[in-house]
Amino acid sequence: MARLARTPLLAAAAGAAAAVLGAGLGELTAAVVAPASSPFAAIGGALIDAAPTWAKDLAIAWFGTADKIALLIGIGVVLVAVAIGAGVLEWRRAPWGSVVLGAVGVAGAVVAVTRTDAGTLSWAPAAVAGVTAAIAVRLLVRMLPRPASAHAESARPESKRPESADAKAIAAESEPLPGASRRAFLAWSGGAAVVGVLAAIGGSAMRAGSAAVTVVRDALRLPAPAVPAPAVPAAAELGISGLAPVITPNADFYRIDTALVIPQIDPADWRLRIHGMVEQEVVLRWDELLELPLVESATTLCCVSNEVGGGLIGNAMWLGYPVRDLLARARPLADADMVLSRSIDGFSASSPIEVLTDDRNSLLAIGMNGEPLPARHGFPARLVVPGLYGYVSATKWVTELEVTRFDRANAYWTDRGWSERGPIKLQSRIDVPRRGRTIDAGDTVIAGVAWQQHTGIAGVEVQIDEGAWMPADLATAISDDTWVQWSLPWTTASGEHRVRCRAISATGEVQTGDRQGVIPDGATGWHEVRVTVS
Ligand SMILES: Nc1nc2c(c(=O)[nH]1)N[C@H]1C(S)=C(S)[C@@H](COP(=O)(O)O)O[C@H]1N2
Ligand SMILES: [Mo]
Repeated sequence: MARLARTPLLAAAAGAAAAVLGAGLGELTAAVVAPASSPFAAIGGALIDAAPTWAKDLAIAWFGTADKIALLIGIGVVLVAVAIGAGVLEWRRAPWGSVVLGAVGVAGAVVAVTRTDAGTLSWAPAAVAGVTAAIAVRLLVRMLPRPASAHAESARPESKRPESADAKAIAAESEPLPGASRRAFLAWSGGAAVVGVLAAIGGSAMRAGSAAVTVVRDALRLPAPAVPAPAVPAAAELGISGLAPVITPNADFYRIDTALVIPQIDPADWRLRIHGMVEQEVVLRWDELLELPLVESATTLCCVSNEVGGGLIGNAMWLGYPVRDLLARARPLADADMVLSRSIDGFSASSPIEVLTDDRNSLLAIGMNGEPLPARHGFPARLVVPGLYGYVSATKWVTELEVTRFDRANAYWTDRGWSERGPIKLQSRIDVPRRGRTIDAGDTVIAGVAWQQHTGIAGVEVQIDEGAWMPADLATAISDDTWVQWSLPWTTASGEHRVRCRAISATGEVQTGDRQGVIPDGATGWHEVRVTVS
């Protein structure tokens, strides 16, 4: 059996080696012509945009914030499988294996040019990958003995009985490659794969080097705020081990977006265009933005995909210019009711214009916790809007504000099954004790966070097992635009316990216990944890 399969196995290896060579040279080309046009990233990006909402939710549920790595690995596995098939096909019916690999390259090139952030050379990396792989598979497979069936088919008329053709093919396939040619074949295939891997490594090194934007960011000094935030009250931080800190460090801040390759924008090239239903179109440049009186303000950002008890939420001190003042320069028309913010990579968010123009701190942010925005959080500029989920407000790498109407334009997620409006829902979470933990009987503490940005939290209640709801101690909130910590001392007896929490808003609303999933406009229900007390 092992002998029998030897030659097709070598053909399969030739296909895989050709694909690795092609993909590697493609990545290298991408690093030179346009980082966002990496064939993998382009195909992955297209899959993300095309995927039905349930698939995206599943990806987030299974892989969390590693969803993008999982997708890239998945694409790699599929491409290698196709390449293996192409190697065997090339061996049996040349040049069809070569044609298949070329076609995969063409498909990748088509996908790359249709991406919203495509440049003029975006087709090149996939084209280089496809052409290289097609030629390589031809040359490598030619070093192998042809299958007998191929000779038989070309030499013999139709009358040839299929059984005996198969028998001949099997005989030829079992014929081992003579030692010298076998060594040559392995050397060339191995060499092709090694060159491919080195090219990919070189490409990613170049990309890191070309991240000159990182250098620019690191050298940047943010201006001092014209309107500094009030000091964070000492009583805002309960300092309980296991409880989310009231200000989330940048390194721990959740990241959610559709960008496979983080956009690299040099602030010198950045522009924000405000247009649409306005009396005066406005274009803002980076140096102009730095000259404006900036406001500092803490706002809690939350993802609509955050499940009850989930971690897709964080609180930061943002520095930026009020969107209200920006829009005032453009003078929106009276019948406009929405601002569609767009990012450089084609994402868009629809925010009600009144939320951007009332007195809340809706910011065009450039600073996060005292630093320029990290690249993954939108460098050089993004929107931060208290009271709306991120998908309808928090556009990162923002380049455009189109003043329009909800009945005229749709945002990225609205076209994919999510609500066009996404006000934050009243929610609370238990951080300690952790779910499923075993804790010692005696004195302990229950603690968590609660939020309803721009409304504020008046109280949190905790229920243990089937007991009465008990008021928790609320920490001092930084503001109504941030979450607030809470805690409750608990003297536990051993056994299994269920702990629940619910928040009460500043307007007296009690958090609903009705369970609703994240689609279409955010989850509801009470967070509960089960703990074992020993
Ligand atoms: N350009 C861009 N901005 C985006 C997104 C995106 O996919 N692309 N996702 C939004 C969503 S759904 C959320 S929840 C927030 C998350 O911001 P963060 O990654 O800084 O936490 O960014 C928003 N801004
Ligand atoms: Mo989100």
